[in-house]
Amino acid sequence: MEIKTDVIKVEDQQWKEFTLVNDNGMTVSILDFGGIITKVLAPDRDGKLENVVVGFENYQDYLVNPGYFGALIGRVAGRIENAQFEIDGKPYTLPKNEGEHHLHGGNPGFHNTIWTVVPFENNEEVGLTLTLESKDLENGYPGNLRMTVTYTLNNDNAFTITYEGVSDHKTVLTSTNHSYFNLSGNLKSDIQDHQITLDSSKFVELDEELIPTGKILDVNNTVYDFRNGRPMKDGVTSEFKQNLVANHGYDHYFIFDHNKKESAIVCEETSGRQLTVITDQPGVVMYTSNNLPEGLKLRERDSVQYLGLCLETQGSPASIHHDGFPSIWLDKDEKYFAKTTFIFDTIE
Ligand code: FUC
Repeated sequence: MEIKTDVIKVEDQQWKEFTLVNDNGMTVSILDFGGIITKVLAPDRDGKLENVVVGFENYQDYLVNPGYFGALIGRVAGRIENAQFEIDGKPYTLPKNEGEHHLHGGNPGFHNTIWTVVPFENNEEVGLTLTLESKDLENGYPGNLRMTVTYTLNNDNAFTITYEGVSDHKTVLTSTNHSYFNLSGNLKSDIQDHQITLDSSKFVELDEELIPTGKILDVNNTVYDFRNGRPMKDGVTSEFKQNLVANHGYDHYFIFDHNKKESAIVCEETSGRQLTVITDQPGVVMYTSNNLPEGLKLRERDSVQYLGLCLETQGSPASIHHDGFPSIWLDKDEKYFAKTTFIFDTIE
């Protein structure tokens, strides 16, 4: 195992890109800017290493990055309705960066801040520790927050992200990583034929602005029932209102049953690649690139709709305004901890 380091010059900034390499040759490349995962080389059923995430050809495009490719997201991943909340009767107002609402932590957020990165290696894994201090009322969020994110890669082709945070004031926090997976290898095809299994019997209903209505729906008899596996394209062709509000696909929070060890399994038949997700988080936003802008210059090709699958394991921002949703409240001095492992292997 080893860690390689490259210096990347982008306009007046100097970034570092770290590449974690395991004994199988699997690699994960990560920038200190936004903690962005730029490239993941994983083997197909014949052992051929190819890239399985969406990333830009030119690093400078990460400065804008409208789709948040590969980035850490925070303080709150997802949408905060009307960009406001109250703590003990005191109102807090956040920047409105999507209509009337607040999306993915605001700007600058975790996704476009340069993190302090320390590489490490032990007998089991290679990894990076990323830290960031977010000041009280930065983007309107209360509390000085200290965040630590750890990325590790081991020889079982397991890539783990651990998130830790502590704030000196009661606040809201739910971070995630916004990688777009595509197991075909080097973006050969879109993800409509990816077969997805989710350990989830409930999902969160959205309104036309993708804001949770406050209702939790049962997946029974809908194309949201991924318990026994289903191709992503079922959501593209469906006339079900929830798929239509998401622009013909999925952009929904699924609540895990946590009946199984594996919360999500994604398979791509042609390459034989399989991605297994194991997490301690209460749910996942599954976003299928329904609104991915076309024509972005990516490493292997130009972007098209449905090119990547985001599995954003996290709590639900709807918990700020509604009871009964997986909470993102964090008390003063309480330790925030979240862990998600992505395992890359193959099927026959
Ligand atoms: C996901 C979605 C959003 C948005 C963003 C880039 O998290 O929930 O709708 O398009 O990614």
